[in-house]
Amino acid sequence: MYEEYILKRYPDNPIIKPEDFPGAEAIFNCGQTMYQEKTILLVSVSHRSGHYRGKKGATTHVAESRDGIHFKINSEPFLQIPDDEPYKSVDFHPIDTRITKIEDTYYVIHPGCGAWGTFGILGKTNDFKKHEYIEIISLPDNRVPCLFPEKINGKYVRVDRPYRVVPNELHEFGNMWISSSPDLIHWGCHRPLLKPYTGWGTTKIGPTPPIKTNEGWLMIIHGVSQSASGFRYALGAILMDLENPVKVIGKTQSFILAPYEQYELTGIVANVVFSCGAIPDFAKDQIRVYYGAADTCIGLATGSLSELIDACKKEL
Ligand code: BMA
Repeated sequence: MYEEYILKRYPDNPIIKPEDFPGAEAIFNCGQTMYQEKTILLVSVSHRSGHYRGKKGATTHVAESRDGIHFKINSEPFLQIPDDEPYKSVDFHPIDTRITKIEDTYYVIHPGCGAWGTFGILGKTNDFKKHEYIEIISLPDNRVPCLFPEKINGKYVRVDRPYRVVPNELHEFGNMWISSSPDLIHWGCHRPLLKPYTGWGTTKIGPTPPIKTNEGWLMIIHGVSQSASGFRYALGAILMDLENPVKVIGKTQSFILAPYEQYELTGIVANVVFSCGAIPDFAKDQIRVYYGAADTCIGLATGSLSELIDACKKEL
């Protein structure tokens, strides 16, 4: 059945496994980008001991590769949690990193969590060695805003998935919104973008950093549906108007990847394929998606960019 998916799995998946990092129980849901012709993943590692060199909880590490398949993971955590305000008062949850390159700077957003709720924290790097925190940029519960890679009509733009913990007949559970900012810190002009619209994402849908194409802004999304076995996470894609991205001009009705292989069906959280982004290669007409499988390991799936855009436009 999976031959029909737009994204095809790399045959030797998973490409990064817990065994690749001493002491890890899981390596998953990575931010992804290109830097100096290398593929960079920001991998989230959760440790068997529950801590890593004195750091509690998960740590985030730079993994780099020349061929996009074999990665070297830096054992030094990339995100160093600052000891001053406003960060001192909140708990960190450095997983699910979303990376957006704007001019020469790579912006990294990840969630904070804990008693104060779950919210987005913005930071930046120019070299994937030094990272600097900038500001908390969303209220709870809104964990990982995704930035567009350039200003649109003079403003920075982002997509959010604010989260309603208790849905009812009047309020959906997980819709996406869009907003703009003059400086990446102060955000406003919030507008609704898209509600859950299809069977594989009836419960909630969530964004990744949009990719500019000639046909519109392409965004890989995740969709969550529920069954007697709990949540199931699949991937789809939408297309937004280049000038006015609040206008959704296409979306895949079908998922483009869903849990099917054993490493996606079983693991720390069963039935999950989850992505924090995608890497386009326009010359090769290819999109690469590094995705977390069952919150345990990382798989790679690739597909044709033009086929994906077409599927959005034709609502396949
Ligand atoms: C989401 C994120 C993902 C994870 C998924 C399933 O809320 O936290 O990192 O893959 O849940 O656990």
